[in-house]
Parts: sequence; C-alpha cells; structure tokens
Amino acid sequence: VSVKEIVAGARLGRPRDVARMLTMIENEPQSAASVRRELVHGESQLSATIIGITGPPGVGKSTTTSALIGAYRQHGMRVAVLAVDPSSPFSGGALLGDRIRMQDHATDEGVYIRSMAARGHLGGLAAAVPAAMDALVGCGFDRVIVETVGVGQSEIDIASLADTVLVLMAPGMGDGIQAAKAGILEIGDIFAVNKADRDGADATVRELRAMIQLGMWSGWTPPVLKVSATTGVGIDEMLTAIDEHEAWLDTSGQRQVRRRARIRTEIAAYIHTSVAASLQGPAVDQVCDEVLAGELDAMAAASHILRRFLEAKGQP
Ligand SMILES: Nc1nc2c(ncn2[C@@H]2O[C@H](COP(=O)(O)OP(=O)(O)OP(=O)(O)O)[C@@H](O)[C@H]2O)c(=O)[nH]1
Ligand SMILES: [Mg+2]
Repeated sequence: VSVKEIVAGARLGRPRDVARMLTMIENEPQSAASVRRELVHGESQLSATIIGITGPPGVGKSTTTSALIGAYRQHGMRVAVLAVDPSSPFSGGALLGDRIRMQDHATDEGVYIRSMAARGHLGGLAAAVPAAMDALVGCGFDRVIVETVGVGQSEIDIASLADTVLVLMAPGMGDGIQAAKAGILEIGDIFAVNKADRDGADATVRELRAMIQLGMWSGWTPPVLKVSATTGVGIDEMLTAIDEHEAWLDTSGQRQVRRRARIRTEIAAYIHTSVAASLQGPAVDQVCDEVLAGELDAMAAASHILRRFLEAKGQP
C-alpha cells in the first residue's frame, strides 16, 4: 500500500489507515517526511486544535479527556486522542486504564485513540509525538487531545507541544506547590481543579489563582476553572476557555510560534539522537581523556566531535 493511499484513507477517517500513518511516523524520519508531504500537498490545509492535558497521577486526565470527547462529539467534531507514556517502553499499565476509561467512545467512528510509549525509535517520542500531532491535524480531525501520564520533565515537554495546554489539579493534594516545583505552572494555558465535587476545591482554586498572579504572562492570563469530569460539571466552561485560548492564539500570532516550536522539538530530537549515537567509541574516549588531562576544554571537545560527526555523514 502506498503512502498516498494510506493518507487518503486516514483523511476519510479509516482507523486502520490512521494507525498505519502513525506507525510510519513512529518508525522512521523518512516515512514521517513522506506522510507530511502527502498531507501538505494533498487537499486544503486544515487546522485543528491540539489540546495537551497534563497533571499529577490520578487527577482525572483520562476522565476529562473522555468528557471532552463526549462534548466535541455532540458538536459533530472528529476527535483523535494520543495517550503518551514517556517513562514506559510498553503501552500497558496506566495507558490500559486510560483505554478502559475512554471505552464509551471505543466504537464511535468519529473517535480515534492511540497509545504511544517510548520504544527507542530514532528520535524517540520527542520526535514522534509532534509529527503525529501534525499528521492528525492534517488528516482532518477537528480536535487532537494529547494526554500524558504523570508530570515528569518529559511529560511536561510533550504536553507543552500542544496549542492549548490544560493543567489539571485536584483539591487537597497540595498540588499547587508541587506543580510550581515541577515547572508545570509555566506551561498551563488553562488550569482546572477537577474533582470539584469533593471538599476543598475552592481553596485549591484560590491557591492557583494566587500563584498565577505571580507569574509572567504576556497577553493571556490562564483562567482557573472548577470541574468535575465524572459528572460533567464545568466541561462546557472548559470548552469555552479552550475556544477563547484558540482565538487568542490566532490574533496574537502565537499559533505559528507553537507550530514552529513543534517542528523545532522534532528536529532537536533527531539531532540529539543522531549525535548522541556518535558519542561512543575509543576516539571519543580519547577526547574525554584529553579533557580530563586539561589539554582540551569540554566546549572545544564538543566542536571536535560534532565536526567529526558531520564529516562521517559526508557533510563537512
Ligand atoms: N470524585 C471524582 N472522581 C473523579 C473525577 N474525575 C476522575 N475521578 C476519578 O479519579 C480516578 C482517576 O481518574 P483518571 O481519569 O484515570 O485519572 P488520570 O489523571 O488519567 O490518571 P493517570 O493517567 O493514572 O495519571 C478515577 O477513579 C476516576 O473515576 C471527578 O471529577 N470527581
Ligand atoms: Mg490517565
């Protein structure tokens, strides 16, 4: 089957072709490039909203994702979900739980759900996720939701590739402070205190608002919402906040900034993995010894190794 046929099938929303398209993207940069070419040169360029959802374990990310899927489906939109686990080489465990929580939508042909885990392909998830995001937008999904597991640095990096980043908190977890430490506050475009059906939600909202006031925001001040993903309370307000942020992205020019950042992340991941692969071997050991002996500084050693890397690639 040709890339053209796969992309054409993905455009029609055929799950098997969407899956094939994403597998091509995951497997190698060349395939990712031909998918992108096919999408760009095919029909009109479509633009969708990419929503990143992050937050501490168990805060309700998957339940919120499921609620958003339901709401967008009511508006007749097609939705794709990427559930990303950067810390695990297997798409089992937590992601399996996610799938169960999203099961309501499993038979809906307007919904496509895919798990992505670190599997050691060239560039890894850092390259595959932004490419997959753009491909899902390109083949006509109206909303692409990216849920990460947990809030480690790689999860934050992945969530921040989205157009609109939703940070979830829950009452009484002392989340605000933790979040500030984890660097999660800086990436949030919208904050939501989930499980608002429980006590203490108002206090968490106040705490978050206070922290946001201390932050440096230019042009967009993140709203803090109160939601309950299981009952659906606050989900309409979440949709409105997402739409408002999307409108701001377009008027402020930030949409293009974020698109560029996605590509930059993808490129950086390839640079990192290809150069890192050349950081092995006796020649490199020798350079390290020279740095140890004070004959070479580390910066000069880096230039030296990079030069050799490019020469080996035939691009002096
Ligand atoms: N009371 C209450 N419980 C909720 C709410 N939203 C989610 N939960 C429950 O919280 C638990 C965890 O929900 P998930 O949606 O799996 O949370 P998650 O953030 O995706 O979890 P991980 O992916 O494992 O980090 C489940 O038992 C949900 O039913 C809510 O609004 N109120
Ligand atoms: Mg989850």
